[in-house]
Amino acid sequence: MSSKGDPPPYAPKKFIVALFGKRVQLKNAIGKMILHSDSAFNEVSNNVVVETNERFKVVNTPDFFNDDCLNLDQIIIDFMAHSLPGPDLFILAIDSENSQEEKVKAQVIKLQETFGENITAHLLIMLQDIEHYFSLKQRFGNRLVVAGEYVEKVCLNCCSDTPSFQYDFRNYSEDVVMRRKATFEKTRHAGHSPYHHGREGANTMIPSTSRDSFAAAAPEHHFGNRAWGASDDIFNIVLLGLTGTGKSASANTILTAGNSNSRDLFKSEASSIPITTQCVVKEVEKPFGTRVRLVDTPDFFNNEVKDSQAQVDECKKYCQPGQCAVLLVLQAGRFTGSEKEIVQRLEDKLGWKIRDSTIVLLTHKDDLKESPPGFINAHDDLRSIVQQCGGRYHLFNNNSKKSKQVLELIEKIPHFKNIHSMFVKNKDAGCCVL
Ligand SMILES: Nc1nc2c(ncn2[C@@H]2O[C@H](COP(=O)(O)OP(=O)(O)OP(=O)(O)O)[C@@H](O)[C@H]2O)c(=O)[nH]1
Ligand SMILES: [Mg+2]
Repeated sequence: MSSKGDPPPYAPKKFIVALFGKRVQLKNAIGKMILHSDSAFNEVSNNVVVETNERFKVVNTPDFFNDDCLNLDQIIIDFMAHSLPGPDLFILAIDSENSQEEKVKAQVIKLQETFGENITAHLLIMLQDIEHYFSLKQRFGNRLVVAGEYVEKVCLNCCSDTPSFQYDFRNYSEDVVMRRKATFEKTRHAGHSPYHHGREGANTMIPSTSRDSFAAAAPEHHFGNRAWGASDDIFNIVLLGLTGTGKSASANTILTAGNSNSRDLFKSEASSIPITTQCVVKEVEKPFGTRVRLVDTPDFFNNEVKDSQAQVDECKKYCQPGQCAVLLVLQAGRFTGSEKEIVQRLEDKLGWKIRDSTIVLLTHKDDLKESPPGFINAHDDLRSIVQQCGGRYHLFNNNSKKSKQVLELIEKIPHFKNIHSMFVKNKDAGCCVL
């Protein structure tokens, strides 16, 4: 028998996502992203808050990891009542101040103790930023993701991949939880909710730029490093290198491959001073068969680039592990040795091992007298850079209009073949690999 508030019988299953964590602003921001709604989760509440859209019901909890939490049992019972028969996904939101391994572990254990160990198969640990990602990755493997605009997609994949978690009522009586559920239903149908400030049943699906919902919920700019990476099927290709090596010209070669009419090009000129002084992003689809962002950058090590740290920060938004390919641009005929430590220096700036996602792109192929392997082998420093990047290199003649050189480059891009399966379902873990 269906009551007034139930969805119609043909409606697809609404996935239940539970949000835990210490910092309410972070949980609210993640909730907004999942629901794709700037108007959801705008309050700082000490109670369980529920908001929904057509796809998800998000049950947001106050911090119950805190030993001072007075009404812990009531919060847990309310949470269970709102998420019966059990959430499809538990997200543990980890803010920057609580991202030490021991602290994360303690929170996971508390969740396991409260709801049972089976929770692990339904758990995603979502970091506010990338800073502790690699140290925690070893411990938590593919349970670990960094919050970003792709959160909704990740949730969808995780939820559809695994059967819902079911409460075993080991610690809390099923009877009590069911009675609480009945109370919520009564008050909801009566048009008010005494205990939670959410708008269960309201359709909060509004078109919005959900990127901004992070910023809106975090005026302290805690999300400066958030990834603008693989949203749906957008992949980032980031061009890095020293001044005048041909970064912008190479970006134009990619941009115009298969689209020779493109007039909106990156600025590229012969010059002894930097031409590109800020990160510039353009979207392209044609040669890739999927949407790709090309990110042209200035030379981070050139003193004439003003406030290069701000440009590094901007670049980091697009340059995140697993969500981008890096083209390290070097001018083939002008390898001076100042590039010698470039891979390590860029990694120091960007904060992760870009070498695993990097192809060395040698420009000025038209000037080369020798064959490429011979040329690379003849230059120890260059050979070393190529080796650091897993032996991946490619040559461009940016004066050539032939798109073949671009198609051959695409073939070499690490992860590129996986772009469409960026959020691959990991059958063993029953969750997502990012
Ligand atoms: N002949 C030849 N010229 C090239 C090639 N690639 C780039 N150039 C030229 O090299 C000059 C510098 O290229 P840019 O793409 O502006 O270099 P950049 O790395 O973006 O430089 P900044 O923006 O200053 O950091 C331009 O005059 C390009 O036309 C190439 O493959 N062959
Ligand atoms: Mg440039």
